[in-house]
Amino acid sequence: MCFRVQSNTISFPAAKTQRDHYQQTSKLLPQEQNRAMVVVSNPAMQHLSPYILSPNAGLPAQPQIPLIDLSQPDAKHLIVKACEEFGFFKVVNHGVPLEFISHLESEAVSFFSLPQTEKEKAGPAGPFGYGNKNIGRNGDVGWVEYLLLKTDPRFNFHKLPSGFGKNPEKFRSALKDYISAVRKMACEILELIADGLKIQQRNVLSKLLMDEQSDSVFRLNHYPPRPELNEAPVNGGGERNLIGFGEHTDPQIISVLRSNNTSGLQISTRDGSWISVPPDQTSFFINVGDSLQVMTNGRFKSVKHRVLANGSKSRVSMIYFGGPPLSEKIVPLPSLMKGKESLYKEFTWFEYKKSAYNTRLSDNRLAHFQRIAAS
Ligand SMILES: O=C(O)CCC(=O)C(=O)O
Repeated sequence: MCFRVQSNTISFPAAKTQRDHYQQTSKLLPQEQNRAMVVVSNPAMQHLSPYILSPNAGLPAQPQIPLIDLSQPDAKHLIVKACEEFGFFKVVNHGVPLEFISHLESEAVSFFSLPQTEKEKAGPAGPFGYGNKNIGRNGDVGWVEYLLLKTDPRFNFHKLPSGFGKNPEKFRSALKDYISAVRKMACEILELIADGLKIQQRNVLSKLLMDEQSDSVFRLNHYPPRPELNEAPVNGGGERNLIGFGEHTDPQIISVLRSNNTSGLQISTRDGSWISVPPDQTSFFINVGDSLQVMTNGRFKSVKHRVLANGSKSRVSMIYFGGPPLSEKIVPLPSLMKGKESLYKEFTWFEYKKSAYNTRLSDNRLAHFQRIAAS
């Protein structure tokens, strides 16, 4: 199959960082901007909400995605609350330069626009490299093509086709800038989590991502538009919900997801219902991974998520998966235990990863590592 990438216009305002952009576009009063808050995803609309007739009027309200402003003093408590309630939140004022995001997105779009035969020179993904529709090695398929890369620049690109963006050096440098800025932000979030959990050693989690041996990976996904979806009947048309990326939790500690402005991402809430995540190309979305669930002894829950294919627009997403070194023991942090029993058997990241690779996307991978007597 040959996917054609729509030319995405990536235009950000003059703002250099999302922090500037958010402040420029926010309609909140200055005193409101100073409040740290978990708010609905469109804060500027909040004051209008009593006057907007919701299409879901009469139905139970859909939970709103927590929004964390990293520049606010209360962010640590709000992050902990979001990790407990959703395992997921959106971050603004993140400090990642917008040009890093747009450079990498243009490089990704150039790659996915190459002829199929060229892209396949970077595959098959095993697990690293170019993959098309097949996800992992256990039969999962989705309406997606992707590049899975190590975050360590020394290991990347050996398989990438020479035509890669015509200038592989440009792509390499865009990846390096983006990954190092996003890793820094992920570490800042992990340190806020440690603070919010009152753990003395602030870097207890972030040091695992900063470690030279950190087993972190990076993924670029492209979901081509699927026009037939617009034509399928609303009821009885299973095609309308064509899976781009099947439901799963991320096995690592934390994932940082950024996409263009095409919808498709959904998360599962604690009651098992799916909610759509409105896209926002200048913000990041954070997923709690299985390892962080274990390290908090189940206080945080990894978030189940999936992507549905879009009828008319390409979705391009980039995800940094922050993982520990392979030899790291994934166990609850001692300062959170205070005489409590661990809910999980002891395992290393290597053991968990190996076991995860042998499962289907939607399997509950942590089930094998739970203690039977867990309450
Ligand atoms: O593309 C997305 O928005 C999410 C993809 C994802 O969950 C993954 O690559 O693990």
